[in-house]
Amino acid sequence: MRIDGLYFITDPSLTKQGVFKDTEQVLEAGCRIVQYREKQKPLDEKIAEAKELLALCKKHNALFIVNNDVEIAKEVGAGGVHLGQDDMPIAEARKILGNKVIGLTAHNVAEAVEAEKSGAQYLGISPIFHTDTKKDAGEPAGVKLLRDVKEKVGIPLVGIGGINGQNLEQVFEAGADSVAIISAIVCAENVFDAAEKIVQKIEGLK
Ligand code: TZP
Repeated sequence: MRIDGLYFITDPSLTKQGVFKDTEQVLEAGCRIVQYREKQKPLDEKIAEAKELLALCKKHNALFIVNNDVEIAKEVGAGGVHLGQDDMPIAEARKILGNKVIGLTAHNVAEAVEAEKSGAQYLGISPIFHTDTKKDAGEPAGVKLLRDVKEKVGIPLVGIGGINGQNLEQVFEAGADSVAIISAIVCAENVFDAAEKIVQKIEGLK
């Protein structure tokens, strides 16, 4: 499964129509990677939601990734997991998930190099621009960080943080293979239209 194009992340607090509708519309618009990001709900609800989203992704041949939680990813049979620097180490996650996709967030070149060595299959490079969506995202690194990481690692890079239809071109130009987006899609007037415009814009860059 290739990590490229639009990488959509669900958000239960910003969504206007619910994470299922958002995901369905984003998939219909052509997105092929979806991450389930849910930090509040009890475990059984998270598992139920993840199962439902996985089924939607399967219908569209899309990769379904669970944020942070290896056990949920394993339980529902997700395509992979996305880990932060403080989550389970990759080696441990690998033992549980076998050959499923494991991605890791990196905030600098050292973390990126280390993540590739540990067996991460892609990197979330974060945050590229200012974002209000993740309060503890830290200072924007700018697209320079993507350029610097690209020089040192070979696995796919996913830019994240404040990315939208207006600024995504510079993110790809700097070396990203994919862009992870929340607010520019789920806060849009029309989620399908916003996602479709972004998918088409990315297609146009190839
Ligand atoms: N991790 C780093 S920035 C971020 C996450 C989950 C939020 C991205 O959301 P937005 O709205 O696309 O800036």
